[in-house]
Amino acid sequence: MHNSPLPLPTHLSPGPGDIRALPRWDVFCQVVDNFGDIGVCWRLARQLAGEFCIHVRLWVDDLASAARLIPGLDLQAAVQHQEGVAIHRWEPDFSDEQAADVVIAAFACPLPDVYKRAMAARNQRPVWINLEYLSAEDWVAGCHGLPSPQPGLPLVQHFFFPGFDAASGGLLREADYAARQAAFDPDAWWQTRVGMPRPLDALTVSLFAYENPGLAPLLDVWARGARPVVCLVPEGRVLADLAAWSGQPGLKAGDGLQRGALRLQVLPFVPQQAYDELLWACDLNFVRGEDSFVRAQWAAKPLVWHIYRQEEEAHMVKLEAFLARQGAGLDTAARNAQEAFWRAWNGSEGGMGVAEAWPALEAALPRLAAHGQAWAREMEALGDLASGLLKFCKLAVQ
Ligand code: TRH
Repeated sequence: MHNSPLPLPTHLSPGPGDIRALPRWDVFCQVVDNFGDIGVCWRLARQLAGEFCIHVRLWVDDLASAARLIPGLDLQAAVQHQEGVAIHRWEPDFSDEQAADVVIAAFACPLPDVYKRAMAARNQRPVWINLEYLSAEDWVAGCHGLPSPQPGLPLVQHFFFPGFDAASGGLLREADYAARQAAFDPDAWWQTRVGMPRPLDALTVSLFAYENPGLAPLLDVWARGARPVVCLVPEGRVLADLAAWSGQPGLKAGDGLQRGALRLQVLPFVPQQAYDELLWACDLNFVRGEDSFVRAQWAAKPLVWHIYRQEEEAHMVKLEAFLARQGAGLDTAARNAQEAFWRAWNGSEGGMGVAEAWPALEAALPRLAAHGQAWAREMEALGDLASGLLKFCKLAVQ
């Protein structure tokens, strides 16, 4: 399979550095927790195979997590093909010695020793990429693309950082994203996915978050508010908080409840492709981690980010870096409103609480919506991460 001739996609130039010189890619994904690791890897692998005709093997050490995002995955299969990607179960006794032309270690996951030896034994050394976490911090620009020679091995690893400016690797975005978004029919979606007409008079919200002490006060504010709020909650970790607040244990997909002006509706966790639709269908999106955070930016709606917690509050630095960067083009009131609410949602000490910060955020939503569109256009103009990665690998091949 790996040696079959590849048709060259028209958007890739032939000649020196031709991507046909790098036809086989391996992506290694270690699932640390939740869905972000596999979410990013699957999205990238799917795009590399679908848009660039690359033979991608995606090595995953936790197929059960992957199965939540990839419909029809067989948990027992050692190898299976989905959307042009060969998904391999990454076992502790890894023994594959067919090192690929490009090797991506997602989020610095350690590669199996036997595989590293196979990489070193190749005449043309593989391009070894460490695909890093997303951050808006300024130091990213100085580290993106840096080589890291590997002690004891004739191999060089390269750091590839996603990011929000031209000095970084950009963000994952599929070539057909705009067309899919334009074809989206929100009325049909609300009817089929939520089982109700699209509520035109209500503020519609999607809620994807970790456990959060700010949730109960926020739900109280929405329930007491003058404006109806319809909040759609995909099944997941936040449901326990929701159950505690509502006094209704065991909430599951399909359940709904009304408290004052607030209607809560629990939705199933959907395959990754379908998650975009939830974001397009709502006025305000609460997202978390990394991949959903990026998708909410492409959806170009106001968003609230529940950042993944790190030791010594390192995540708060990342939160502030993004707020400063993305908020730069906002008027002061909208910017302050966004900052105060995001800090409160992430449990920042010394600031406002979530309930206190909500009215200003609500008032700023129209401005945040317009700004979200401008921000998405700005990010799109940088070029997408997969295309940038291809260019980088063509130059880095030894
Ligand atoms: O799940 P996350 O919190 O993931 C992570 C991990 O914790 C990881 O270790 C950490 O490093 C990282 O965050 C920062 O959030 P994330 O990144 O948004 O991933 C969720 C994925 O789940 C994303 O690809 C979207 C997808 N998804 C669906 O496919 N269907 C759904 O219904 C929903 C709600 C999400």
